[in-house]
Amino acid sequence: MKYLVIIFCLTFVCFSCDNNQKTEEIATKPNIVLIYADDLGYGDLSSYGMTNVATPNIDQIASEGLKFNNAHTSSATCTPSRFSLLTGSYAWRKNGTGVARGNAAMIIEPGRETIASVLKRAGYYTGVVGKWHLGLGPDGGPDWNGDIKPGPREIGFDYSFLIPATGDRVPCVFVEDYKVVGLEADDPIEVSYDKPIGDEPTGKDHPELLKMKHSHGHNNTIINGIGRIGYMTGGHAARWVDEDIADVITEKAKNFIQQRKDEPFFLYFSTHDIHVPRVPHSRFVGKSGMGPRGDALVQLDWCTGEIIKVLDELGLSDNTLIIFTSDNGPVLDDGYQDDAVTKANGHKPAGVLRGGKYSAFDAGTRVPLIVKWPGKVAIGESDALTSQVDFLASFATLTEQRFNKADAGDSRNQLDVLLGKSKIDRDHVVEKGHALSIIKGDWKYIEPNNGWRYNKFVDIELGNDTIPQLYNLKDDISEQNNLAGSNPEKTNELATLLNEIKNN
Ligand code: NG6
Ligand code: CA
Repeated sequence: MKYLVIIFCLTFVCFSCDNNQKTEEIATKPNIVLIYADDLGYGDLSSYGMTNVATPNIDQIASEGLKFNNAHTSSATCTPSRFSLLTGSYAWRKNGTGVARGNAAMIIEPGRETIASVLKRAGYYTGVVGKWHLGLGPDGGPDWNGDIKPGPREIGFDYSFLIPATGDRVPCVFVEDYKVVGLEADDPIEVSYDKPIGDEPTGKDHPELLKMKHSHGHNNTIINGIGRIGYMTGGHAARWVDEDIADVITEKAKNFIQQRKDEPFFLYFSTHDIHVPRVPHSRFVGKSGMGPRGDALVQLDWCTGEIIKVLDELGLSDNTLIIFTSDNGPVLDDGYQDDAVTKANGHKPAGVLRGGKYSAFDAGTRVPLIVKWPGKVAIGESDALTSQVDFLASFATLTEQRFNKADAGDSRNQLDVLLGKSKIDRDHVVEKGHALSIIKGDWKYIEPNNGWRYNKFVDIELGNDTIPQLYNLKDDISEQNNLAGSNPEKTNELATLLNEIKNN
């Protein structure tokens, strides 16, 4: 009996130790705020060489943190980049991860490992606010008038407030957790991407009703004076006002932080800016001298400043890891006549890089990346080769979690690189425009393919070629000299490595 009592006491003591340790651990876990800008190019921030517009709030993160010069998203468009970011797996491994329609079904399988599920296991409260573009609902798409699931909550997010797809795709409504916000029962939403529905005017038939005209595409249902991709009826009270999107999502993000200030939280704040349609709030209009694209950039900087401010006010800044980056490279005319080209005033949105959004050239996928965590992240710059696909494994390491490697097989722990303790390149990085490419050290190889070389609608070189391409990014960052012919060894080495990764 005596022994039993001792065993009982020891067990109790051990449990308490464990609990105390846990509480302590959780108290020291940093909050993680991931600000994911849309279509923001490598040259679009003043900290990355932009001279026409100042981005002081984003630059402040850079001056108090670490600015990466060789950071990559895994794709040159949105849906696949976001898939890879959240799942730690390259999107091209899975069918159906191209740019999603606004009524696409949920693309990430419920229960799949994501950054959110890892952090939730670590005791974090997890939220996503802003652009989703990863599909919602079961096969066949969501029921906009009922419970919209599966969605973020089925892959580890405790809270979500979403632009379901993009600003230019219907339905133009916000979805909070499982419901369309402000939907009235007697005005149900119907959405189609195949054929016109309802009797609301389209941009194609009624250009006179448009406040922003399309340049290509974007001529279906008109909502708030803007032609969209796709047709929509109903949900009038729920429809967003484009001019207010940044205010609405920033307020939601701030509320999330305020409400969760006493526990570790993860906020994936996915801005609409600076994607089309660029319709910033009137207080930003004309502020950049570059038309709506520049004004949207000023608005993006404001959103970022609001997040920094609320963290400061709540005394959370010292214990918050902020990551600011973009989903893909820049584009000027992406389908609306918004003066992005005529008012560029010599600005090069991709800086010295070749190509742009959609491109296998580096402007498609090399993006700004800034990381700040006072006292923990080094201050300065890093030239280390990094990829967003590694955030999952790095956050898992930070929070001492195991993760499902079968799900997140492409994610590597690069925590020390993100914190600036190491400047060693990732062994290689794979990225996708139309073609797949791989970067290893100074070298980049682009697979041969039959895609368009140039997209005249967006005025972007896509980096496609029927012959292999090899560039030395150290000597030739603008990818001008294809060395595949003169350096067959390197070409073969990278082609073989890429094939291995594909078949892995
Ligand atoms: C394109 C759209 C473009 C943009 C893009 C997705 C047309 C003509 N162009 O198809 O405007 O919406 O898809 O952008 O419709 S992304 O950043 O979400 O990937
Ligand atoms: Ca994008």
